[in-house]
Amino acid sequence: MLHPSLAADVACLFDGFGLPEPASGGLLVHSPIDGRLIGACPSGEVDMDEAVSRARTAFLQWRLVPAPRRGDLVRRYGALLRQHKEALGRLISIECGKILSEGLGEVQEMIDMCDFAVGLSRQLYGLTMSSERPGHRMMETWHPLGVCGVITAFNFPAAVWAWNAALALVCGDPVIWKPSSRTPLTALACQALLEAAMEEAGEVPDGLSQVVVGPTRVGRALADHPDVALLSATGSTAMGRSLAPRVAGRFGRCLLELGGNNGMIVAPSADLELALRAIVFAAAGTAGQRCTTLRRLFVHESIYAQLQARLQAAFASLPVGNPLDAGTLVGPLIDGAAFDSHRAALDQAVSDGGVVHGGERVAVADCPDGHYVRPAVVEMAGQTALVRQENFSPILYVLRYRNLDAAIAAHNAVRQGLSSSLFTTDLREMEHFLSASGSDCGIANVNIGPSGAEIGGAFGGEKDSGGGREAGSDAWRAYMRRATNTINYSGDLPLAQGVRFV
Ligand code: UN1
Repeated sequence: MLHPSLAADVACLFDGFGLPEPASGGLLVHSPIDGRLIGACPSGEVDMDEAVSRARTAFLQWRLVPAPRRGDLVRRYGALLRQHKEALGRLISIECGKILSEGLGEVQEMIDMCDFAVGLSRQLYGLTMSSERPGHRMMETWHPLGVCGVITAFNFPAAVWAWNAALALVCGDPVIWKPSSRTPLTALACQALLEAAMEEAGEVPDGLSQVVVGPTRVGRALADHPDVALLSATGSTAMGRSLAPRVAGRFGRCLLELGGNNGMIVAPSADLELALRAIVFAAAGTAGQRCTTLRRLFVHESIYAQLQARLQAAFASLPVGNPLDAGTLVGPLIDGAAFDSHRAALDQAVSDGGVVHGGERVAVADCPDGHYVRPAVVEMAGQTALVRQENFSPILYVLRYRNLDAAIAAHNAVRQGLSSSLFTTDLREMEHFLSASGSDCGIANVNIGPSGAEIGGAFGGEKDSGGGREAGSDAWRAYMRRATNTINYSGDLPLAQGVRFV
């Protein structure tokens, strides 16, 4: 039985995007908001050979289309996203449980990414180099790479695919998308809109964008296929650790965006008002289910008591509830397993000597099967094994520090290296944190939190966070292959390094 209000929402989306009727069989999709059935996604055994072969055929055509014309498709897609922002943002919220403002923000992130990719489609620059030989010229050219496999997680069910797809498409590559099995409807909606853009653009090869829905073995088949040139995978470190060797074993290219265990240091000179707001959004936003969520807070001992008290009060008053209701800031966890691991982490924190504030289950009217929790602040004396691992729920470990070097060392003493931040008004501290001996993360911020990155920068992290870079800056290069060209326009044939031969 569909929840009446959700059923109406979803049905209207199906109308708008020409999706199949919900409940027509296949993979059943339940909303984390109240656990009820919201639809079904057609599913069956995925024939990966056939999907990759269609994509490969599309590649042979698409790579010949001039990049600015490929950009025209992405421009049209961005326009359709603008038109359907409300409906798609709502579907995202319904399917993954993030608050409406974040669901809409995710669609905005897709739109921004399209705009960025359209501009790029007239760039994709290579360099020229001075040749050591007279009458010679050297340059590099960037060519389309091939079929891109994209695996995404439930927490950003649309934007992370768009980071990849918008770049891949302008770079001349087809995309095969394996979304999280928890959020396939969003994937179908994104795909249906892209198909509408393709229809408008005309002359787009069949199979340029495909969605394959299914369990883990579908992702493995994508990783193993010799004709998948790039596998871009977002998810847990364990997922990356199991897929990366498979891709490396066949000399494929991998782009990994894995777990984070993001920290923030709050120095004595920090603007505490700003810091407090940044901490609350970064630690409790998206119910702690972002790879960039703030999980470890290092507070200088001189301001510890003051900040800790304010944080506790702020967390205690956060509106936890139905993410579709105006005013809610913290929605549900994705499922019961996430709730169990949240509880287990808090129990472990207590055994480790931590002092837990909040973290309890919250009952939400009309949502008895949703898993809602109050974000927790946990005071810890040190970084135990628990603090060093990522738990995908809103738990913020707070630790005190005495000197910045020691705080930076503790901050870096985890296996993950995704995002980080420092609150200070001291110029020297700021430069130190951003220097080679500062944060070891792919993202290092000052006076803003570690989450909520704009698309203009390259997004990704080091160490167990996977090493990949997606979205802005020169992340597009991962989706192309580089050819180095030397052209001889002299009448002679001098060899490099002065070698003489015939
Ligand atoms: C993720 O959680 O997988 O910086 C991505 C952020 C978002 C992306 C998060 N723009 O928090």
